[in-house]
Amino acid sequence: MPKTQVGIIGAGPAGLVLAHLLAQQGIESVVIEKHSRDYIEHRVRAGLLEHRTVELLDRHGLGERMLREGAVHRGTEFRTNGERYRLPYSDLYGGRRMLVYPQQELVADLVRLRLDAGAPIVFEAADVMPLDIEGPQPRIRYTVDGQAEELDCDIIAGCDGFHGVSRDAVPPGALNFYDQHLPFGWLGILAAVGPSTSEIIYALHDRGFAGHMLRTDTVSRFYLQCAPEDDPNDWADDVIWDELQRRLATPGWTLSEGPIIEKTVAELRSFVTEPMQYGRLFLAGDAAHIAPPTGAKGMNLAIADVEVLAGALGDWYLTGDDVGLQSYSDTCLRRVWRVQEFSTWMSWMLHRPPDDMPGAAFHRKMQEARLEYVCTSTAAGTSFAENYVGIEWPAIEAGKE
Ligand code: RFL
Repeated sequence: MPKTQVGIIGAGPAGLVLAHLLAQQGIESVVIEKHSRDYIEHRVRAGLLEHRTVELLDRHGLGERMLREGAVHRGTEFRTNGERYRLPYSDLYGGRRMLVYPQQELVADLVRLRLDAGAPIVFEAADVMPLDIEGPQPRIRYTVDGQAEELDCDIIAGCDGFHGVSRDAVPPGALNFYDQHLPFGWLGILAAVGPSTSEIIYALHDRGFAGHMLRTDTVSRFYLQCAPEDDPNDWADDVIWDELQRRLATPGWTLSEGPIIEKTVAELRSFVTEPMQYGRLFLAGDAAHIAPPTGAKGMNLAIADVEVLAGALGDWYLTGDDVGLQSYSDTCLRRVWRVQEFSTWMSWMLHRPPDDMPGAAFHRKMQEARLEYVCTSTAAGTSFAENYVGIEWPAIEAGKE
């Protein structure tokens, strides 16, 4: 039976970055992905990379195109009912910047670098299943081209996203799940039009949240608060542009419109698995947790998890020390819960509560006060900046506080 050291399920940012970080320590892995290479290289999702994510990718030689083509961001704009305020997060948090670089481009870079190095990725694997995760010799079973395969591993990394199979391979009752649904949805729009702004805009409006995110010179991302159960097809293109024009409006600024090429509805949801490990199975990224997209944290958190896991596996393979593996979950969960708190807080600051929510009118006044505080107080702005840009806690993450 074929054998590897670490079997990685899923070729998203978590699985691919893990594979590279392991290879650089001389640790072998096989990445097993359900979809085709073409599919994962064109799946549009995240786009905002934290300072520490950019540094990590660069430090490991994975960010050459990202640094060349990504756009550096140093501030963001809040709007509320026509007024605008720029929050200079870079100035407030030691010069750290963010980078806009589409997730699918990063995935394409990571795939190319791995295949160029002659390392394996199995695409279009069906019926993937982690087995024997409690014992010392776990296996991954899968089917490719109708042929059943099994891969023996020392360790399995479940990096297969929120809807993957790894989390469900753990016996019932062994993991705790924390789940929260916010009463808002996001209508996500991809439009074939250049951006009307040089920095991301978050707008709190009486009609609900609107966001203008950036992707490339010719494609822009917009979000509109909607009901979580809305069908994107019920939103006509002219209604979408009308809502964006109203919610983002501010004197002296115009929003350019263009053909809408994608419409999706996402719920604003938090989900955390504790612990993120069971036996020889380690969960990372969306397989272990998701956060409301407001803080743009998911991809960054996925990469932060595998940085911890790769370090722990390095110690284990090179010196036999399993302290890092034992504490993998606790180490990651500190950042995960910080991100959950920030993303939930930011979501409640920027989305209009449903009219039938008890205390909705009071809550609206509170969120205006909260936004004004963030925009006008250096202390509040700095707290926002360190969470948004990605809090750096070297001592805590090394377990040395
Ligand atoms: P992924 O990217 O979901 O990758 C998992 C991979 O596993 C594969 N897979 C399987 N493979 C084998 N067998 C199976 N049974 C499998 N089941 C699934 C999948 O095909 C896939 O290739 O998880 P990962 O690596 O943990 O990365 C997480 C990020 O993708 C996610 O958190 C972000 O996209 C979230 N997110 C954002 N994060 C940010 O950091 N910044 C942002 O600006 C941002 N914007 C967003 C977002 C997510 C969004 N949606 C659609 C969920 C905007 C949106 C709209």
